[in-house]
Amino acid sequence: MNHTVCITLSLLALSAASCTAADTDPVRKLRDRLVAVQKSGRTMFGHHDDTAYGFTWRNQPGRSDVLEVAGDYPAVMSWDLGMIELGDSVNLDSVPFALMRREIAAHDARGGINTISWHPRNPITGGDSWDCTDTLTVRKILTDSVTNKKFRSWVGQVAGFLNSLKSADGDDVAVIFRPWHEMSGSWFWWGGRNCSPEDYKALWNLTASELRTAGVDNLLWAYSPDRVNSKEQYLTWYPGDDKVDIVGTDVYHFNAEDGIDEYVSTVRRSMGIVNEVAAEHGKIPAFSESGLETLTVTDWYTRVFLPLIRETHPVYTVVWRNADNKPGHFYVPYPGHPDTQSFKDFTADPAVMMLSNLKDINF
Ligand code: BMA
Repeated sequence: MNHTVCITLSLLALSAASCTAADTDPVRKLRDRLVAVQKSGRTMFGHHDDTAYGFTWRNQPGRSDVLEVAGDYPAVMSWDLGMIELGDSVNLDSVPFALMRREIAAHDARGGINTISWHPRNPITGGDSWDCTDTLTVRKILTDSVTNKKFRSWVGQVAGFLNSLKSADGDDVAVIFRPWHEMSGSWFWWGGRNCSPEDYKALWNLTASELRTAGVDNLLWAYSPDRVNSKEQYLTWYPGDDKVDIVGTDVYHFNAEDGIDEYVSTVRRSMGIVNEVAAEHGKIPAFSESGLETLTVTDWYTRVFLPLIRETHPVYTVVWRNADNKPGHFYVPYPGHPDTQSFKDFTADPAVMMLSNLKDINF
């Protein structure tokens, strides 16, 4: 073999190797898919706990209110790890972690994308995420050795779950991880008045370093404040470009018809800021949570939500859960609901991507 041929072959081998590495790294692949959707200008639709339960059912693998109404699974499924920190076998909404693990792998295998949030208990009071009676909770996690140890063991439980996400072939399943959300509001012990921005960032960093130490490497990280008024406010708790992949916002519609104007202007403002931050920091923009509980506005999906999605084109959006045991706590019309047509039209709109639309994207 002459020298030139040898060099050419080595270069080919090298580029094949780096190609293979790029193609098989699940996190890189997930990022590439999100960027491809971003380039398309379309928005993936997502639903929390989609296949875990619906308005009238629970524990029927593969079943989905979205599928039954719209004929397709959502492109994105959202899950929550709250209670895993205590070693419980079911989460705060009674979803068995074993089922969650299976459903995440199943959605990944069918080409869907998964995002995971975490509503942990309060490590000081023993209350839930909404227990803000001790406004020094984060401070104590950072400074008190007993609380710090306890908290690190909690993150260890999260790590155990994230490390257990595997495909049928044993490959890592990459997911979006969205911890410490809605910190611009003061309803969680890690948010707003309950925690300084410096302590918030330290909490984020501690979580990231503990997960890394535990070998977790299958995550894209999502930062998602609730509604904000300015870019400065949005970035108040931002842990840094090296710690975040996706920037989002959680904005819900309250107060039925009377709340439409407020919802529309708040989404425009908050998503406008998200899109600006995403462009300036090279991040992926998302509308990380939204919805109208009980769907008290007729045609909400086509009349209110769709125009906002078309205008602000987040890469994905997630509406919250269809609870089977909390009356009126649903965000997607279930089979038999009087307003299913609006949801069907929304999911069929070219701006919106359901699971089967993901094949239109050239990854
Ligand atoms: C909230 C409600 C609660 C639930 C929590 C975590 O918005 O849906 O009922 O426990 O999210 O999913």
